[in-house]
Parts: sequence; structure tokens; C-alpha cells
Amino acid sequence: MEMTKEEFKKELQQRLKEKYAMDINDASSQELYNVLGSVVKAYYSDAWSNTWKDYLEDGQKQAYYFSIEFLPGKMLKSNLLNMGILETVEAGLADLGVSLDELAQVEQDMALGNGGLGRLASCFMDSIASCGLPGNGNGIRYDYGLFKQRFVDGYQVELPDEWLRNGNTWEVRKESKAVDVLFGGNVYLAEDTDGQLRPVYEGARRLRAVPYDTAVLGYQNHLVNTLRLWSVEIPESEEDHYRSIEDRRAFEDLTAVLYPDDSNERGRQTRLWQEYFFVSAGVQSIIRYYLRLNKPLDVLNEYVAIHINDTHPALCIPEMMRILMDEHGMSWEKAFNVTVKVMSYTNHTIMAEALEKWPVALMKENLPRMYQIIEELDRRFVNELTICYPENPELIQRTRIIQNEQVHMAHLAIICSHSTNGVAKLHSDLLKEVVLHDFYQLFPERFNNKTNGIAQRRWLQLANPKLSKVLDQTIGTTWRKTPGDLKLLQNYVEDQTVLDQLAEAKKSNKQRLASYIEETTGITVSPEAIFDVQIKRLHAYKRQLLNLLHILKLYFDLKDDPKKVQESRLFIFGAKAAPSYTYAKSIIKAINEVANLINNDPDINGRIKVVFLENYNVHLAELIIPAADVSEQISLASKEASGTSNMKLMLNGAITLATLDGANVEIRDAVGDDNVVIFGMTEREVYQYYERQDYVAKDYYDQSPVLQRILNAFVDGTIPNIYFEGREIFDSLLKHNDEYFVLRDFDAYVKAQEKIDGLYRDQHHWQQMSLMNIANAGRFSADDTMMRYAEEIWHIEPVEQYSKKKG
Ligand code: Z2T
Repeated sequence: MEMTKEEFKKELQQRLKEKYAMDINDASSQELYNVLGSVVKAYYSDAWSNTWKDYLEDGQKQAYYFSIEFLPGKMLKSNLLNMGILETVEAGLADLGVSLDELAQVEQDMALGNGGLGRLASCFMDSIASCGLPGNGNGIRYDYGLFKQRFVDGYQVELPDEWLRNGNTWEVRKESKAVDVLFGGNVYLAEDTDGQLRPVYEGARRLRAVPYDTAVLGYQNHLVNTLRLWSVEIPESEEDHYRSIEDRRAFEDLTAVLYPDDSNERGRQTRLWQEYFFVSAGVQSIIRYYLRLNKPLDVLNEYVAIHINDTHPALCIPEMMRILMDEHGMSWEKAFNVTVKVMSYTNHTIMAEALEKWPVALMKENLPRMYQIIEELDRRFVNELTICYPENPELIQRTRIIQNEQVHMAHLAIICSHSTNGVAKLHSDLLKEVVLHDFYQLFPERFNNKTNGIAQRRWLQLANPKLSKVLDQTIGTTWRKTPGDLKLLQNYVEDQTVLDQLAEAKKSNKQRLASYIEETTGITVSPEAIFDVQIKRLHAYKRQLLNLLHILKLYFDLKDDPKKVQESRLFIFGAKAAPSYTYAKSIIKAINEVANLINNDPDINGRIKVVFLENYNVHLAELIIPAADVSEQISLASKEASGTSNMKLMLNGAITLATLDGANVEIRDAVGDDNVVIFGMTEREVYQYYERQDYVAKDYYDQSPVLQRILNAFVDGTIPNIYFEGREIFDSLLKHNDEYFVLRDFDAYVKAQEKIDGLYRDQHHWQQMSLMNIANAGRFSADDTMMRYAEEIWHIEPVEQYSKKKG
């Protein structure tokens, strides 16, 4: 793929004429963006169709990543970077008096995900392609992505995310690849003409799944994989099956909105439909494609790997069984054998409220054939265990798929797949030793760890061009292809010139963020302050409240002693709360009120400022992360499965202030104890409290005048306008005994923050720590993570002509 600047300019102007009959000067940013998009698409279209062709002709094994969420963010610059024409296009546009950055702003963030899980899926898509691996995504094309967040009087208000309003340049609707999916009705087995038992459907609804394909470009290797997202339509022939407009609307709305709950499941009917819809459409289209290879279905596992991203796509298992048996006449035993070898599953949380369980009645009514198959899977599992472990009926009851009239989706996924992985070492160990211990005893060989990773192209090359340039000048450019080469930076830890350049890049990123803050909130902040960042979904276990309590401590300290020696700090929050999660919303309100109080207190005089940025999303992350000095990763140990913003912040030179949770443990191992600040209980100590049941939060309050003053501020009017929210938070800590041990870890957190303060005061040393973090972030490359999935779970290989060596 080659293109000169002049060719690009000509092409752009030509297309602008064709589409809008306009010159550059007359075109709006939206029009220019649209035209630029079509240039880019045309540019990769050959590579895309060649990749399809190569896969079909070579017939090598492919992986399919099934996820109910994908969170790619904006794609323009990322596509340009991966095609190797980012600089050409930027310069060409500049010649024409147009700024690429301004055009890039026009693109709507594609936010078909809640947070970590969806963003991980998108980092993985980028890495699969960049590693030359044959792998594709399968998900849902929601008409509305994750809600837009606004603050009104400090309260979160949710607005619909109309991301498709101005069209979507990147997607291609493929009507001819549509498939039908059946819901509801009755199913019974009847003898067919050939004497075989086949299911007969009565009164089922037939919905059409239409795929929209988006190209996933590999990094400068000419490979283009596909992200296939399904949208629902009602086939014309079915229109008179709807009894009323409401009845019809319910089905039409199947792919309308993404459920905005990040780690909590609420068993809604539409959610179950969504899950079956994209799973059935995806598996059907995989089988249809496979049949074109003319291979027998009982070796499907030699050509297809299906990955189940958390349990939401776990219906892949019974759906695959259905297709193999009902549509292709395979026996149960053969179908099960193949299915297990095809499927693999990732667990993303140990939080009990996130574990998916569907009521049997709901499943039976909406997905009768799925339920029959699940019931049979359960029956056979129980039978087998009864033979193997006749002395242990409790084990069988604990592990079976159907319990208490509920289908346990995680059990289904583990029992009927060949691999179950956690997303960080600590998390995977907890799965084996505690949460899924029974299953680990039954299938030890199935359990493995795959620590998450991040697409360093987006999170360093694109988000932080300033730092990227310093790296190029210092260690050469190989890190762009091989993130492990960031290690070379360690050689410069004593080099003052390099340290200064790194500091300069950070400063400039802080200025960029400061301008954004000023523009969007009216709050003036100093780039000299420590930028202390906590960006993630709002959840009690992530303990934004701990951060807030510490801010209040600093505030009272300064009120009491205005001469106190203390670095100035800017506390930055970005977080959406699930709309139904009232406690999380109360925390948002409280942070906003504390921010108001502190930012406007003349006694504080700007030495602490608190900014809660609205509508945290991928794009904002790209602005905040390069500007961060401190990365807050303060979840209660054992609760955060991995975290991935921790890796992005480290890569951009922030110092991690963390509990030993999730991937924080591996960050510490990577940088060493001197380059990270760790505090708080370990996961063992947490479990000890659970065993002994002897945590008394109120003791911490009773014994600490500091905590008394801080907590009282929530209920005595010190923090204004939080009459109800303040009481709710106060009670959560003292009346309901502080589920996430905020008070238990408070003192340790304060000390850790004091340590941060002292370290920052020694700027030279701070820069060295920052450098060590950047240098050791290479190990969290999603490229490496994907190669491990490829080798150890999916058993797929890079395609020869696209592999890194050639690229
Ligand atoms: C999610 O983002 C995560 C876990 C979930 O469990 C659901 C959602 Cl939407 C069902 C996150 C984890 O909380 C985080 O620790 C992890 O880094 C991320 O998934 C990716 O594995």
C-alpha cells in the first residue's frame, strides 16, 4: 500500500467533487471527514478482499472472538497509522489548510461497550490483525451505544448516544450474508422421513440478522480482518405474525441499545434475546462459511476456534450442538466432542452479582430448543459425575449447569469448552483456588491464565505523539513494532537530557489537558500540579470513595494549617455509573460537591483542585492518560480481575499508586518495588476477614478523629447539597459495615499518598521512576497476549504472507 502526498491530495479533491460538487474551502468538517473516510476505505479495500480470499483458499484455522461488547472508539487515525499513511495524510491535509486532528474530532466514538471488557475486545481485534493472525470479531451493532453522561447540579444525567446519526463510514452492510434466527414457540421432536428424530418448531418468531462488517487493519502488514456486528430486522414475510405494534416493537428493538451495566446482571428478557441473536447469527455464518471449504463437520475444530468473552455468548455451545445435530444429523456424542474442542471461555470477574444465571422458565419460553439442549447437557454431566464421584453428591449439586431453576452460564461455559482463563495471574489463581475450585478439581488441565494487554499503537503512538517522538530519538523506532524494545529506554535512566525531554513531553500533554479542562469546565488548573488520575467505571469495589476521603483529609489539613508543605495536586476523575446503580450515582454527586467546595475555597487558593470530567470515554482517555502523573488503582484486593487502564497509564509514564490487585501485581513485578507505590490489604488478608467475619468498620471511625471529621462532613452540612447522598454514603460505611474495607485501608492510603508527595518533590528521581515505568510496559502488549491465546488456546498461527517478519 503506497501513496504519495500529492496522490492523496488529488484523490481527496476528486472525491469531494464527485460526492458533494465542492472545493475544499466550501466543505464542512463533516463533509471532509466523510470524503476522507471513503479515500481510506478505498485504500484498504483490495487488502480486505485479498485477506478474505487467502483465508478461503488456504483454509487455515481461524478464531472468532464472540463478545457482546466492542469499544473501538474513533477509527480514522488508527486506520491511517496501521496503513502507514498517517503522516502523509496529515501533511497532505495541512497543505490544503485542513487539520487532521479537527477532522478526526468529527468521528463519533464507537462505544458499543461499557468499559474494560469491551475495550479489551477491541485492543484484541487490533492485535490479532497486527500479529498476522486469522481472527474475526462477532457482536451486536447497537443503534445506541453507551449513554452520554452529563452533570446537572452535580448529578449524573444520561442521554442517548446517537452515534449513527451522521452515518458510519467504516461499516459495510452485507444483506446477502443475512441469516434468520428463531425465538419462542414450541419445539418437539418428531420422526423425519429418514427415521431420524428432528425438532419441529411451532409458532416460533423468525427474525433476520443482517451483518455490518468493519475492517480491522493489521499494523503495516496488509492484513485486514473483519469485525462482524449483527443488526435485527423483521423479514417481510413475517410481518403479519405480530399481534400489536408493541409486540412488534419489542423485537425491532432487539439491537437498539447496549445494556449499561458493567458488572452486574439483571436477567432481562431483551438481554437474553440479544445474547442468542448474535450468537446464533455468528455460529450459523461460521458453519455456512466452513461448508464452502468442503471439509467434514467432525473436524470443525481443526478449522474453527470460537472464543466466548465472558458468559454472555455462552449460548454458542448449545447453538453449535443444535446446528450439528438438527441441521447436519450428527450424533450427540460427536457433536459434543467437536463443540468442546472448538469453544474456549474467558472469565472477567469474581463479583457474585455479575455471574449470569437465567431462570429456567424464561429460557424455556424464549429459547425452547436451547433449553432442551442445555437440559440434556446438564443431565449427562450429572450422570457422568455420579459414576466418577458417587461419594460426593454435593460436588455434583454445586457444579451442575441447572440449579434452583436457573441456568448457570459460567458452568455451561466451563463444562462444555476446553479452556477457561482468567485475565491476570492473581485473578486466575483465585479462580483455581477459590471461585471455581470445584471445576478446577474436575478439569485441572482446562484452567490457564492470560494476563490482559493493551494495543500500544493506540495508547502510545496515537495518544502520545510527544512521548513517541522522544522515544524515536532516544531508542530508535523498533518499539513501534516490538513493544518489548521499550526496555532499551532503561539505558538512559541516568541521562539528564533524556529525562528532561520526557519531562517536557509530559508537561506539554498536561498543558493540552489543562486547556481541555478550562474549555469544558471553566476551571483553571496549573500544569505544575501533580495530575492524579482515577478513570474507570464507578463502582463501590473500585473505591473512588477512598480517593475522595483522602481529598477531604488534605482539605482539612490545609484549612487547619495553611502553611503546610504539600505539592499542589489536581485530582481528576472520569467515571460513568450504571443508571440503576444509585449508590454509585451518590458518589458522583458527592465528588462533584466536594470539587465545588474545594475549588472555590479562597483558603485553599488552588493548591488542591478536583475535576470530574463529564462523559469519560475512549477519546477522553486518550487525552487524559498521556497527561497523568499518578495512576490510581485502589480497588479492594481480589476484586479487580485485571484492570487495563493501569497498563495504559504506566506506558505513558504515570506512577502507579495501587493495591495488590489484578494486574497491579504484575506491574509491580515489572518495575520493581522502587518504581510503584503499593498500599493496603492483600487478597489473603481480605479473605481472612471473610473467614473470621470480624471486621468492624465503626471501630476505625471511633478510634480516629481524622476519620470522624471526614465522615461527619458527609452528614453535617460541611459538604453542601448532599443531604440524602451524604447520609447514604455515611451509612454504607458505618451502618452497613463498609463492604469494601475503605476505612480499613484509609491510613495506609494516606501514607502512600504522602510517599507520592515526597517522591514528586524530588523531580529528578520522579522522572527516573517515570522512565522505568515506560521502559517496562512492553510486557503488557496485547500483541503478546494474542500470540499466547493463539498458541495455547486457539491453536492458530500467523498467516505466512502477513506475519511480522515479512510485514
Ligand atoms: C468489565 O468491563 C469487566 C468485567 C466484567 O465482568 C464485566 C465488564 Cl463490562 C462480567 C472488566 C474487569 O472489571 C476488569 O478488571 C478487566 O480488566 C476487564 O474486564 C477486562 O478483562
